[in-house]
Amino acid sequence: MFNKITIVGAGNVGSTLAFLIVANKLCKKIMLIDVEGDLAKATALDLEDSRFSFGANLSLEASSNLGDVASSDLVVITAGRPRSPGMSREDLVKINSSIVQKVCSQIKAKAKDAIVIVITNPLDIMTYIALTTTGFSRKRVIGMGSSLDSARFANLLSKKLRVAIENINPFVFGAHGKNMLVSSTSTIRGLGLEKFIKDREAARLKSQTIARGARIVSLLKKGSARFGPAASCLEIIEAIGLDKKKLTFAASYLNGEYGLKGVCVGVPVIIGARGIERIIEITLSKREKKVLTDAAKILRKNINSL
Ligand code: 2OP
Repeated sequence: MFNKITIVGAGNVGSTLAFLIVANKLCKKIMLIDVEGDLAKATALDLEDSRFSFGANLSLEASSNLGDVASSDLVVITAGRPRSPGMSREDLVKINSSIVQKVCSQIKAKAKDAIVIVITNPLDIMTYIALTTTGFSRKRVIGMGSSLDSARFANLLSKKLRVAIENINPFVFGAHGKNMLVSSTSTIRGLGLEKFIKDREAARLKSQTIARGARIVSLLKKGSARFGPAASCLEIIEAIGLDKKKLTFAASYLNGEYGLKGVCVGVPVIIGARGIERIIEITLSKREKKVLTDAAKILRKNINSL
């Protein structure tokens, strides 16, 4: 059980995540911070009204002051501009990096033992900014992107194959963007995908997975996905809070794993009470290795341009 979870950014993802945390009673206090103080306040009041139905004895506070991250065990950063139709996640790099930097300076000063989960896009780059700004161990800076991409592939496979969603073991990682790696390691309860689906059809589902976020953005016209991102973040929070040692996917700083260094990108990880407790290296095909290496090159180029 966490004492204090702070969510910075009370927009679509932040408020949906807070609701899930209340429903699952994962902490004693939720602090919602948003530069629009009234938005945070209104959301906190509304969430308080759901406590009775869930029997959730936790408190909710709202603030427009980033300093109120103080003493958090966990800080989730969702603050930043979302994509508009036609925009790539990378188009947000300049504006959102300055926001993430401001938040992380406060975390460094006032919540120095916190675990940080980054949701703000472009996810992999913002995770790198959070890591370098806080100076925290890489275990404690986690980017939520690949768990969502994996969940999206699992959903599409489950629908197409008419197989229970819990039987799908998706392996989707790499960049949270066009250079996503939908790995052939994905299985249906340990059985290879080729037993269930033709290559051509699998390739179609892979492309749909990569385009899923943009498809939602273009249909919404304003804002981006909320339920999928919030649920995938909850999965990570539960793995930390319950020390699950769960194999999932998240952006982590790599220090030689997969032959890459100095970049944050999605990889299979074990998540427990201390955050990213292990990075799992799986064998990649030559083509997959190239996708991951190319993704890292582009990410590094973007980081250097800041
Ligand atoms: C998505 O893929 C918002 O990046 C997020 O929907």
